[in-house]
Amino acid sequence: MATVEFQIDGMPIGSAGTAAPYGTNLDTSLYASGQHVLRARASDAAGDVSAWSTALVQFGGNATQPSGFTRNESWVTGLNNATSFAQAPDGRLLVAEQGGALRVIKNGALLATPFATFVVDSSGERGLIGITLDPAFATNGFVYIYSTRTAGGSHNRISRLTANGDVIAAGSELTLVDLPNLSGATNHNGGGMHFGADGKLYVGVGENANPPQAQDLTLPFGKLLRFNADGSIPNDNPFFATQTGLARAIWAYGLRNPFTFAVQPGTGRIHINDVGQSTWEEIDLGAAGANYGWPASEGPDNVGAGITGPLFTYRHSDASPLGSGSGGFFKGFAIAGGAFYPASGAFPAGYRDQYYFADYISQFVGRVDLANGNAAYAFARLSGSPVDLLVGSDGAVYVLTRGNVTRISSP
Ligand SMILES: [Ca+2]
Repeated sequence: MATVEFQIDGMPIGSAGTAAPYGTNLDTSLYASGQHVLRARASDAAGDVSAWSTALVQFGGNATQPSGFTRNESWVTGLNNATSFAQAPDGRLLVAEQGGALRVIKNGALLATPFATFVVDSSGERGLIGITLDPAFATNGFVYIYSTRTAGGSHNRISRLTANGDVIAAGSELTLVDLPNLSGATNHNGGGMHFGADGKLYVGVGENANPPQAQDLTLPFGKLLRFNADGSIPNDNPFFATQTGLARAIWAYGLRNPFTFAVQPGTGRIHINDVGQSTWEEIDLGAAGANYGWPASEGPDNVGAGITGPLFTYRHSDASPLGSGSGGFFKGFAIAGGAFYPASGAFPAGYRDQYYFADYISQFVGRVDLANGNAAYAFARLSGSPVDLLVGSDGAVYVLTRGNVTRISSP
């Protein structure tokens, strides 16, 4: 053996050791508290290189973000039960508040006048709970929202608005899709919305607290739906030929409450965050026609024939022994918010081209290293409860909590 290389979270630690005992030093205070991954590999004089040997570790302390990063939890304050946000190409953020107001953040300031205010049913988890912008927003001004409306019985609606500057063009709301009426259960509404790389509108819909509905291919509940931008249903959807009506919009199923998901710019890769019930939170790799297993399967449990298991999953309780099994040292209760950091951007190498996700209850941001076997690393801790997350056009990560927007930047 001639040298040993060491890594933390996929990045080199110091220079390769060239003499026994091949140790290295690491200042753990430079990293957010929580899980990290150490790797080592050896080379011999002939240049043969071993495979990486990997160890999951947990750093204590109270570092809330990595050294060299700035976490500004009061970047914007004063939001009222925020649920979801989206960024326009000009940098403005549109923020949905559960009670029905759509707010605008412009140049880092929350505008007093809402973009629009809707009369919604905001009981439980209902309300104005989803927003996305048209890929051609800069020219057409189209804004898509997901909200619970009461006419004819409470149900979730996908509608399109047109912007006129910082407010809605009067009278421009156009209903695209009315989902079926909800039961008395006010939870598990979903609400995530994004355009795919294929130009289609993807919408996450929860199972309305009725788990068997997630497997029922005649119903849109517990699904990821796929629409044309005008709300019509593409005829290349996986169940278009075998279903009728709204069920033709089903793109993937077996989901419990996918209230956030993300589309990777360029590739169109989709990660679906599905909130678990008793044991696991999960990130699923989107695929047309896939069944993610709920309710028979949660996280890595009971992934039987025909079920697509999660890409990454973490527990609601400490593993025994601590750090063992799927998820390692990660622990949380409601995955909430995900975004792909692009391969280029303001973040340093080792923090790019990864998938960032947050947990509403445990108030952390983690990242999944797509190039290193989907290993997961702690990134930040928050004092608010995250509901959504995006990578801004300035290369910062923005985390929406119920009342604030936290900006995490480098430096
Ligand atoms: Ca699952």
